[in-house]
Amino acid sequence: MNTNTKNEALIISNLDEDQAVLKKRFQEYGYLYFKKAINAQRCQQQLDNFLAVLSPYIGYNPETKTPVLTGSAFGETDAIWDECYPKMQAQESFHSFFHEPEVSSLMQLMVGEQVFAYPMKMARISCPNKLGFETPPHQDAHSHQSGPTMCGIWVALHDIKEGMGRLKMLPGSHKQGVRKVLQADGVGGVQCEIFEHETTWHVSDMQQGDVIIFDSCCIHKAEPNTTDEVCRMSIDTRFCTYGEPVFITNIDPHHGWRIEQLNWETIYQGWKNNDLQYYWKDYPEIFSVMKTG
Ligand SMILES: O=C(O)CCC(=O)C(=O)O
Repeated sequence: MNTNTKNEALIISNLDEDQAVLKKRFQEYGYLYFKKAINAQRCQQQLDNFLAVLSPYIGYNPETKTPVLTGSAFGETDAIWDECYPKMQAQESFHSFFHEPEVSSLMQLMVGEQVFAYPMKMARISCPNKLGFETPPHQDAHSHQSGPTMCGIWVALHDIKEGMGRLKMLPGSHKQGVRKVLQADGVGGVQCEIFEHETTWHVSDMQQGDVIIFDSCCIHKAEPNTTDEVCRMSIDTRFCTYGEPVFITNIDPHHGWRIEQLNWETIYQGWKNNDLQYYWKDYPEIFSVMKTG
């Protein structure tokens, strides 16, 4: 892998741009970046909801308006994560976030009117002092066994500056299909091949409510969190054109495969509404035999 890399700013897209222009940009770079596309108050509400169940491990600094580590650093699969994550996953406000009109209309831009939001919703916490465990470079097409229209949507729950574990994209990397992977530390556990000429990454400081939408083959990774105390928090999921085949693991809760009490029955226990519960049960194309290659 080439270690001689450089960063350029994420290319900013605007919601009032012509859809054909957005699509062309998406085809060229593999992602679209929208500033403040989601209401900041809605993001703050979700952040507050998460923080309520992350105490005493993560608190909030009202001056910097960032989550801060108040206990030991942890990553996905560590004991603190396993204790807190089911409580985060149980929040109705977290799951409904991705079904609200602001998010749905962003998704529709890329896959058309009929959107299917994957049931698996992800929350990310990048703690300081966990160097080497940040999200490695990968393609979601591999981890989600996706079809051609699957895209990712990633939302910043607070302002994320350099050093806090920003998400970075490898522009144009979606054009050569799904790549070979090797085992790696960090979220997802694999990293994909990066070609010698791919040396320029796109990354920017982000504001609360900023969104990146990316092609399932667009390589992305997280920068290390080198701060003393800030925990970077974001949420993401996948979506596709309604009716496209969806691999069966995507209808389970994130980490449900390894945390026993993390299943839909438990998640739904405290919900006020049931319209989003098992909303995929009549989805026509859920497949369970892995594609090879
Ligand atoms: O936020 C992160 O660190 C990982 C996000 C990611 O890989 C994704 O949304 O696919």
